[in-house]
Amino acid sequence: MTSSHLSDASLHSLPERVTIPGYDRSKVVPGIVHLGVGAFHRAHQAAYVDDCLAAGETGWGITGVSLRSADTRDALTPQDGLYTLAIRSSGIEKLQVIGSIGAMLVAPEDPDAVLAVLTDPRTRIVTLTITEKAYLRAAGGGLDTAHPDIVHDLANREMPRTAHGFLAEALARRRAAGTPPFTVLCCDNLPANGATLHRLLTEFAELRDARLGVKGDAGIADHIAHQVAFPSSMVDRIVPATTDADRARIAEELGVEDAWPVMTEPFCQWVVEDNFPGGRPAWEDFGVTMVGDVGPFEDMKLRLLNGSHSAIAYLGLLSGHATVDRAFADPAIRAFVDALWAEAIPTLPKNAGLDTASYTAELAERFSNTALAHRTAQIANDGSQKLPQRIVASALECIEAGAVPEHLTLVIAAWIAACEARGKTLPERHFTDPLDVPLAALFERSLPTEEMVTAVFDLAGFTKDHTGRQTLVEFVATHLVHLKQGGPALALAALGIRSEQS
Ligand code: CS2
Repeated sequence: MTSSHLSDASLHSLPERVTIPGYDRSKVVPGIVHLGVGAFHRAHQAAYVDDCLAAGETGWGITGVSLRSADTRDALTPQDGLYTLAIRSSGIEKLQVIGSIGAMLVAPEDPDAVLAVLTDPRTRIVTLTITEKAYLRAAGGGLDTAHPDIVHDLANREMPRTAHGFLAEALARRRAAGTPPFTVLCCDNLPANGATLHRLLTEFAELRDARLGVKGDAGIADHIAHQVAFPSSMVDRIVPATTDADRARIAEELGVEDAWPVMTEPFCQWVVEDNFPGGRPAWEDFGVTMVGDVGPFEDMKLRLLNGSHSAIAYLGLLSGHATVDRAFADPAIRAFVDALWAEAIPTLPKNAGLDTASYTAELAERFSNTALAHRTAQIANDGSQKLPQRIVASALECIEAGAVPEHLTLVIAAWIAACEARGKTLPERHFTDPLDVPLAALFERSLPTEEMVTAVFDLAGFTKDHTGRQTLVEFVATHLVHLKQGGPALALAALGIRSEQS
């Protein structure tokens, strides 16, 4: 049994094999506000910033903001913001205590405090990992102006709930005070993520200006559209959810409790567009790739890593595999992923210097990491928000190029089948999706398959008016019939992939 918890005071009593922050945390001043302090942020951006602080930078401490739940703040504040990052590969675990997060705030409890740090002139960068669904995109890709939180934030500018509401209000206050804007660095898995957030936030700000009856220079939309930088970035690190067994093992290793250690893999990548008018840490010295255009890297990551992750998640769930490494060790799923990559690779930008062969070889190794136990149900969450950029975009480009997206479309069918299987062959809320309520109502109607798939496409906004849409619907419907009649084995056999049991 351990008697105390991780904190500044207990840092120096940790075993030698645990790396601790090699810098004086009391000298670090906040320079970055991060929205969405989940495990991903703590394994990724916070670890890069920790390296910068260890090398002597002092102006880039992180203030972490949770937009919804108090859980992370409740776990980390008693620990002075410290937590353990457990970097795991088969047989080896490296433990590193990260010290880059100073204060933590919970937006619904104290929106004023969040606006105060966002308007603090020392804050020069705002990073975000709020997940795809928190950008509140409508089915067509624009802002979901009917969303209750957007409606709320337009009516309550000083008490926002959404990232859009906080960013717009803070940028307006900074401008009024003569403080230069911060740079907004989106780190979510969206295509052209900086440009996408820029567009959504400008749309939000236009509605805000209209409500206030201001136009042009007098409004904030113009300022956001022209004066604020939104570099895009590609982030990559696999971060399985922490389990109670992980907590117990880490406490044993540290000799003190850590309420929320974060599990991750050795691989870590961050490619960032170099557009930071207010300054930035010297990230390039710590493994970050600073580029002019992140687009090709983003597309490669979304379509090859995330696309195959979703495939492994839904086919894995339907085949009874609880973790990625187990699903990927299933020869039929492995063969399918190879074929999926072969279909998606020709849709990636040519002449951008992408080495897809080494990239997929490395992915295969990462997916085989048995120490991670990355749950297929975790990746299965929010499919309606993820599949457009992971699968649908490549499938449409495949059709445009005269190719046949027969593997890509199976991922969409497997998503629909896995959603329908909840409460039947899969536990009721094994994973969730923002469209769960309308999807359940649709499944109740027992429509003919093609009609049902069309309705799912409408709900999720998969390709509104693309000429390839009907082709996609037909492929998905055929796969779905196979999945329902004979599970993944039959659907894969129809693609020429034999499963062990078939
Ligand atoms: C995963 C990602 O949960 C998911 O949808 O595909 O979180 C993935 O692990 C990361 O993007 C890896 O960088």
